[in-house]
Amino acid sequence: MNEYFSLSEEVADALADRRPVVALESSGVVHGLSYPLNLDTALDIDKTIRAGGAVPARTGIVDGRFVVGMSEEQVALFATTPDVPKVSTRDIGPTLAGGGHGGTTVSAALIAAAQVGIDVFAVAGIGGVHFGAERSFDISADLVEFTRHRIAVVCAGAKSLLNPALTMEYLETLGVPVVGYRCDDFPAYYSVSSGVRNPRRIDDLTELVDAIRLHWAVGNDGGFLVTHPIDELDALPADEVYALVREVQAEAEATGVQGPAMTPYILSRVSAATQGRTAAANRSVLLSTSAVAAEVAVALRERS
Ligand code: PSU
Ligand code: MN
Repeated sequence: MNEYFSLSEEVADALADRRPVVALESSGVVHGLSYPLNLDTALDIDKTIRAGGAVPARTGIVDGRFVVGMSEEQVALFATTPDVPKVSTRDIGPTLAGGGHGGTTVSAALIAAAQVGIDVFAVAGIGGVHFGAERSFDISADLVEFTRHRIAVVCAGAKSLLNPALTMEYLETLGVPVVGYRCDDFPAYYSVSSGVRNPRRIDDLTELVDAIRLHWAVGNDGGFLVTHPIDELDALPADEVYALVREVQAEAEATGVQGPAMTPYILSRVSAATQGRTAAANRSVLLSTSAVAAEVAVALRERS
């Protein structure tokens, strides 16, 4: 086990016994929902994963230690400290050396998960190719990280502020499989469909984990994306969300917002503009992706 990671007892025991574990990010706790909904939701995600028979392992940098399996106190600290910085792949070393805190993005969380031997990860929406990327070059490090680790990533597609067609193209270029679990369309986080189709759909859980296992068994080192949409009852219409994202992004560009600040900025503005409807959707999709991730983690252990 890598000495630079500090594992909770629960996660360490589960990994030692080869029981199913689901890794999680923590930048969503800091920059996603507002307090106390962010804390409640994080704790409910953990409950959902446990109820599904797996152990939750939230990752984050706390006082210069890379933690896998954050305690309730640590999650509460992140949920009430909005200036905990967002940490992507490139930020890990400097954040550890500086001794501070860091909320992991998907990219940073995958590194921690891979180093300690976790092979399933849950997140509501991955990072991807931003609208206007042909000018801004803004493509999330999440996508690159998917090529580096044997981790199944369960998500409801890409965040709504991303261009779903370009994100799908980029995933194809990188050789990352995308399979819809019981859904045809690549979801769009708050919305059931992004308007883009998943290249494959699989309805049977055993077949799904076999697809994941076999992708790795033949020598692929990269990740595997499993998509599952938000519950229809909690979803927002995709047209409405995309129109709002266009407006907010234009405003962000005009005021000079760029780089890592873009994702949290757009998500919080969209949330404000929909009077909390996105907050409810966000919570719903966080819980549904966590439930599917637990199922996948359990089935993957049974088959391997
Ligand atoms: N949720 C938020 N804000 C964020 C993120 C999630 O409310 O910043 C993180 C996710 O962890 C995702 C990352 O991995 O944003 C993508 O950011 P970027 O587009 O800068 O790569
Ligand atoms: Mn970016």
